[in-house]
Amino acid sequence: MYDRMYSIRMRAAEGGPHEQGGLHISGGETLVPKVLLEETTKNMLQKALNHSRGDADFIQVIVEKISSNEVVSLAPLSVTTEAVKSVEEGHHRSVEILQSLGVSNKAITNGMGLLKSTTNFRGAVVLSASSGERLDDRGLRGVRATRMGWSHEGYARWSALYAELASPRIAEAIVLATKVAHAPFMIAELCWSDDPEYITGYISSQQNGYVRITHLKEKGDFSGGRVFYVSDDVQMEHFIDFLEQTAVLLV
Ligand code: PML
Repeated sequence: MYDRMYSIRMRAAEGGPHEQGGLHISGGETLVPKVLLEETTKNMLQKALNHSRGDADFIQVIVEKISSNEVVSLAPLSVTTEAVKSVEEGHHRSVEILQSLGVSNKAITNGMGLLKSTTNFRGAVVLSASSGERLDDRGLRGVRATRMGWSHEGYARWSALYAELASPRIAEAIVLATKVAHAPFMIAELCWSDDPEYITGYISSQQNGYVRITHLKEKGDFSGGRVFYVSDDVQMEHFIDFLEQTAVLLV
């Protein structure tokens, strides 16, 4: 049914490529049928060129064909939104949710500390949910979930159900969070955007779904990124291979 799907991924930086010290501006991932390839690639380019983090001078777009029998279908995580009045309240609520998912206080402090102080991560940082130690060796590149997107029908159904949330930013975040939540050894993801104009973040897990928290940083703040909390028995190669290689379509 999903033949001729293509993975499109984009990364953009200012001041040269990321690996030569450029500031990360924007990234994007999607999985589309051939008929939407051109339009979606154009939209991705627009996203890179019109971003509040800066004026990208390095943009890379990679297009890859995926064969239909490699695609895993998943239902999107359920979404809830917790309206909070301040960053303090938002962080307090994040701590409670992460604790309820079994993430240790040390790991919570390390994860939140990382996101508060980081302005230039392209991918996620992988932390042990018990010790809080960083487990990936990817430096500023981090670990990036790739090869994922919405099916046409899946997006139509979801956007009808959550009409008030159906922005490209949230739709993309749901894809990523759903794929990541289904990775082996995964416990919870903590994210807030590095976009200085966007202050809502989320904590996602298979257990609780996608829980949005409306205030996790102040406007104008370039900090943000993603933390993936994993269990102690994690096999990093297996975990990263799922995130980077397994094609996932939300249905
Ligand atoms: C990002 O844009 O970098 C991440 C999106 C975070 C939250 C999206 C939402 O649910 O409002």
